[in-house]
Amino acid sequence: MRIIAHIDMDAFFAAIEERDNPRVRGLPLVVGADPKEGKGRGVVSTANYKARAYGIRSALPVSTAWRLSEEAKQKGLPPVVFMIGSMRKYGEVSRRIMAILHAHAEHVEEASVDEAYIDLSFTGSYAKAIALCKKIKKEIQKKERLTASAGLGPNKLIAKIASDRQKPDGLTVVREEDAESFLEPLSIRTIPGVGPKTEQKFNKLGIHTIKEMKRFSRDELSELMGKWGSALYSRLRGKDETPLVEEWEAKSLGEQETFEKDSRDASFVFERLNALCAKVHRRFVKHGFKTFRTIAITVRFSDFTTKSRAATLGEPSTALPTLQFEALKLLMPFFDARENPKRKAIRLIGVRLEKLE
Ligand code: TTP
Ligand code: MG
Repeated sequence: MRIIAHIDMDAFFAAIEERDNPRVRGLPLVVGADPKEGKGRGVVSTANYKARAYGIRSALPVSTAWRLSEEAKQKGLPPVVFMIGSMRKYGEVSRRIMAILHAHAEHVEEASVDEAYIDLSFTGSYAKAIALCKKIKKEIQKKERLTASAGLGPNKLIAKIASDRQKPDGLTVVREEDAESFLEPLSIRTIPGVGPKTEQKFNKLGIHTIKEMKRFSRDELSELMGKWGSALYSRLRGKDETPLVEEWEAKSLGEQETFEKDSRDASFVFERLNALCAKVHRRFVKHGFKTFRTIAITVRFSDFTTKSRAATLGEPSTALPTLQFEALKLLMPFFDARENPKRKAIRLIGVRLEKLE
């Protein structure tokens, strides 16, 4: 029997800020772009539930959020506290929560910064899966002082929709035999993949709920929706076979470059090496890694023989100049007898960072 859990943190960024800033606890709170007294041009990342009561939502222009806050103030309600937030902090909290999940199950799909699917089939029964879910929620609460909502079901589709039914701090269980009746009264928008355009299109045909959408045959849906129509037909009936997508975090990052022409020109190759280092370093930063410790280079000669050399630093480093310097030290011997006695021309070089944190 397949049992999938979907865990989604409640008002994630806002909950972290409430936790860390006692002064704003209990007040309506928005994390997002600077509102600049209503002139801000960015959007809301998230709002806590108090701010949602004012009609504020993720992706709303922050200027609109500001206006809604002003309107609330006029009515004597507390104004919204706006915070810019720190993606770095949220990323760290996310990683710690994911680590909790991984400690309880072998198969976990980290679906976004604050949500994951967990394959709980190994527990063998809904009773045991429910108990484990409760344990995981408690552990998140204890270790991070944050609440999560969970959904349990026979597949990812049902688990995901279920986790959203009783927010915050909810646990919603939908067994396979109940999946269809669970879905029927819900809006068609609840089905992941049904966006505002599809919703409008069907609303115009008088279709609002999943039950109503089930009137269409598989062929009719395919005609209306193209390729996705057939999958949609199954989903409306609570069927979804998609597997968890478990991506192991990259433990190394690398880039390589094949030259237009094989080269013995040291200054040209060194210049390309510097550029490759910069490229790898950009990805290193973008992926949110903090430090690297091992630098490896690869050299392929014109005859396709390939050599790799690596250096491990005494201390983890973050700096591009360190990377460039170490990579250069590794590459230099390929321009003399030490690594290249026959003076072969170089066809390709690569740079790789390992021991990433
Ligand atoms: P969500 O899980 O969609 O929202 P949430 O956790 O804030 O609230 P809920 O209780 O309804 O789950 O998104 C997780 C985080 O991702 C959210 O806290 C902020 C960020 N986010 C954005 O930055 N922009 C967006 O448009 C959305 C939807 C989320
Ligand atoms: Mg969430």
